[in-house]
Amino acid sequence: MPEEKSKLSRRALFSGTASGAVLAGAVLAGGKSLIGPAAAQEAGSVEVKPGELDEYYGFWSSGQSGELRIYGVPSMREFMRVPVFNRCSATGWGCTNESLKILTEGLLPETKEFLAKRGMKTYENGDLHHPHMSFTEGTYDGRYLFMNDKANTRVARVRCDVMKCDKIIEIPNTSDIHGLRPQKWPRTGYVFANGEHRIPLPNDGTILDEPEKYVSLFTAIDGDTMEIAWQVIVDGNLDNCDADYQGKYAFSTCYNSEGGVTVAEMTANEQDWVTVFNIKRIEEGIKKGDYTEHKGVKVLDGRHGSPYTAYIPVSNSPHGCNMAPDKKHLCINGKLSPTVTVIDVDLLDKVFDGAEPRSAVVAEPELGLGPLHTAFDGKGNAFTTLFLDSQMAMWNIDKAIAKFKGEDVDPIIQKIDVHYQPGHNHTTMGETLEADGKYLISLNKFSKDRFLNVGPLKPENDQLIDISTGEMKLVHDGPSFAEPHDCILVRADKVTPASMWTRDDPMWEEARQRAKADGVDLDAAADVIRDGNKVRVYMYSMAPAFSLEKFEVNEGDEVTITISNMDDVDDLTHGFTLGNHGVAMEIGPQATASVTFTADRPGVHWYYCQWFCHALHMEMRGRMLVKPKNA
Ligand code: K7E
Ligand code: CUA
Repeated sequence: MPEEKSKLSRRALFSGTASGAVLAGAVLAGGKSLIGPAAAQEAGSVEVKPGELDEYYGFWSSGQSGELRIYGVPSMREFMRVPVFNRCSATGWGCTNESLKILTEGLLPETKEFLAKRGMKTYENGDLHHPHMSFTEGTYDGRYLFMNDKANTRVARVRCDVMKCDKIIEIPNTSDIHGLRPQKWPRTGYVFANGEHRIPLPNDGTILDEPEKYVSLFTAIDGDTMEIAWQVIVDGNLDNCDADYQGKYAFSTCYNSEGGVTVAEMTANEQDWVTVFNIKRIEEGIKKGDYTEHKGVKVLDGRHGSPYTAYIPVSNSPHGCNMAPDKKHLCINGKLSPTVTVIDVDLLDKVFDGAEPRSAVVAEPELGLGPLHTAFDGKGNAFTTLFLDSQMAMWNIDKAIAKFKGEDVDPIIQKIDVHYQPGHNHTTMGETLEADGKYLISLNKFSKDRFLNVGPLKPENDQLIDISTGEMKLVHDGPSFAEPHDCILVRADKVTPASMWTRDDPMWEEARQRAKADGVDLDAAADVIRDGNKVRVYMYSMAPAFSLEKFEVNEGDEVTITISNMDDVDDLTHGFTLGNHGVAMEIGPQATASVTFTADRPGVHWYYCQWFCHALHMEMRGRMLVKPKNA
């Protein structure tokens, strides 16, 4: 954009008039502007008409809600919620055998034991911060989405063909996975995951007040097998991470170089650092056997002085870690410092050969208070959220570098108010080589007065900003429930989910084996197999009926109900809810789902389809008779 215009808008902003207009102009409902053309021009507007499709998929985290959400951008319509670390009432995630397998098989043995003592099979909460898609050659490939659970130290994978979670693993030896990014080049490859909170290794209860014995671990997971490839012990803790476009380095911010355990201790130093991981050297170290094994994982020592890492000092408590699509510039967001530190990744080879670590820093623009995360338009510009200022700053990377060299230039192009206190931001395709600079999302932690008051707990505010013209125009406010931390915006053609399951999907392999052993054809089942006090009930559903309208079991039987949805009609999902048993599940078209429970309530219990599927949906039901023990 022309320099003059940017100066004008900045001056206008500081005088308060432009921000006022932005506020007034942001009165939108359902993506449709309700304001006059003059104000609309100032604020910008975007409309996706009824029946029109969005240009982008938005994959949203949900923080402490524990699920993944799918949005349309620019309409900001929420399409789907994909349960991952949470328990889902609608789909039966956490209730069905298929989901419980995924939720339990990747847990450590001691976690299973710990949960069993509490009468639990798995954790029922999670804290999902960072969803990222798998890459091939620097751009999204539509295979998988990976995401972290900060609450219970797990990493999950969602299959993009059906948009369901198919793997969850617990990460050993470290605590609270926060930053998560896939390898961008040549492909994913590794999924990098940061252990945030430092703990003793091993964490066996013998150490509390010797924090010098606490460590954080950086974990590389094989994205294809979801097995842990290696871990690296670091100094300090690990916050956010990213990877380069050469396949050579991964990076993490560290906000606690002090190794402290209290706020005062953690913020004592003037500087913390960025930890750079040398992937090739780490792989060679593994080959040479330069590791110790902890809980079956190869763990390298990457603390100061090791060949595997470099520590680049930056201002106290950095947070976001964002690799620019120019393949060259890594942006480290200051949080407590008003700066973003720009590292030229082409200079990192020299750092690993002994050059002074700060020699890789090529810019450090001062942007405002509380820089948390940076996004890119693919045209040389960056957008940084300013948490404390409640603003989005747009700045030019080359100008920031020129200024660092001493030239008298202002890298800041424009600032706009966002509402309020933004955390992550993201641009369309912005973390890939195909960054297209069309839209920017600001995920704001507070909405305050932006929506009708719903009580003390208020929604967050996800704001859409049009950046296609080279300046930022706020175009939509979107309330969201607790609490999107991060999102990615993926061009719609990158993702091609199926409309129907295929009957041989691996998701219900165990049900298939069970049916085979029982001599039952899943596709045409109406069978009750008794095996001691185990009863296996097989049926299929076809609108508007289940193939079994009743079955009988005895009090105390362990009952497994397996249902296949034989409708092959787009969007025709059935459900199975068993009254007064806490049992419900989704059965998608051409899917099989199963659930196991103990029948200890004598009586007639209706089961019904809970997914509205047919004019006779209410009639789609049947009875389970539980015969009392002493009858
Ligand atoms: Cu900044 Cu968990 Cu990505 Cu939240 S983190 S904002
Ligand atoms: Cu089947 Cu409702």
